[in-house]
Amino acid sequence: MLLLNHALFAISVFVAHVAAHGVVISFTANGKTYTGEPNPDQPTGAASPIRAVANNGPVVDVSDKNMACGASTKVATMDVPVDAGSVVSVQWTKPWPHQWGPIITYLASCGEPCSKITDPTNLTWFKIDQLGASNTSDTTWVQGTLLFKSQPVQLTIPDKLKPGYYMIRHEIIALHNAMNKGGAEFYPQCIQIEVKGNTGNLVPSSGDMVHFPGEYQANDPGILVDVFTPKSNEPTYNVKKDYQFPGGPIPKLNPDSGDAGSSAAPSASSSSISTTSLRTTSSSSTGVIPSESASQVTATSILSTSTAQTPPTASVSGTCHAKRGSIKRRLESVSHVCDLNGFAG
Ligand SMILES: [Cu+2]
Repeated sequence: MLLLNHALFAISVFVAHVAAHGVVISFTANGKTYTGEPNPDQPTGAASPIRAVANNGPVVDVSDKNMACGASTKVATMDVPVDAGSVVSVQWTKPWPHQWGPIITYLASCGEPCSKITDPTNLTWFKIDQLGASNTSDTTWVQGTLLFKSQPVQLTIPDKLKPGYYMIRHEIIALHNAMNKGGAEFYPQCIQIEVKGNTGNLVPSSGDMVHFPGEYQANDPGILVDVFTPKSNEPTYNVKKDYQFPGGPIPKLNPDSGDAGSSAAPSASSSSISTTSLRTTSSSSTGVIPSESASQVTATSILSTSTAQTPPTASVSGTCHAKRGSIKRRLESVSHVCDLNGFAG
């Protein structure tokens, strides 16, 4: 009997791990909650602003077109109203099964209802939010303290943003295997909104716009990273101090200067970009900003053309990392089961 119990436990660990991962199950904005497709295997086709994905697994190749909005993402039918400056919330599968890694959110202007955008890889995005360390400790992640406990992620839509249709690209990166190249798990998912209340004329600079795929590289310091090994002189990995978010800093928005005049804004924003070393824009993403979006942003393209970026070397090596990783993975699988059992009562 004991043996049988062990066998069943082993099977349940396996099943839980396969069934783990997750999707955005609901989105709340302006006091309304919209449901997505909580079970990609059995889509209901219900009206939603949340773009459904084909499965709940991660994207692992940073050059995969699914980096834009998730696995074989489908156009959603609704473009839902959201006030600029308001807090929206995103609920992932309960409980979210992973505990290490950031949660990053971008916006892109669709130029028309986002429900008309069939290929999100053409969109140009700007970052509006990034969450790393939890509020309670510099060594734990929001992903582990909030999502792992079935809580939603709360985000603020930029105050005084220029009105219009925007796609939200909301992304969890799970880093439990990220000590090996290609081990980071990306869970991007997109939500279609119309920013129409409390708006202003703020827009990102063209130099702050990024593409997916394109913006992330497999060896970015926030993607190829061992989050279980402390940096020197620290007892544990310090998320707040040690983690470098991929995709650059959150850019400052500036008044839309239109086509002419108003020279103040662009230079101010360019200085805030060029001084940061976090920016890892690659040659593949420094190319052309589609004219559609270029006309909406404030002049002065300052896309970095630097090709001299040195990839981090030496941060990952050998067997001790792999071993550590597999131990962690096993622990994580077990904790899935504990949690799932807990939720099943
Ligand atoms: Cu997973």
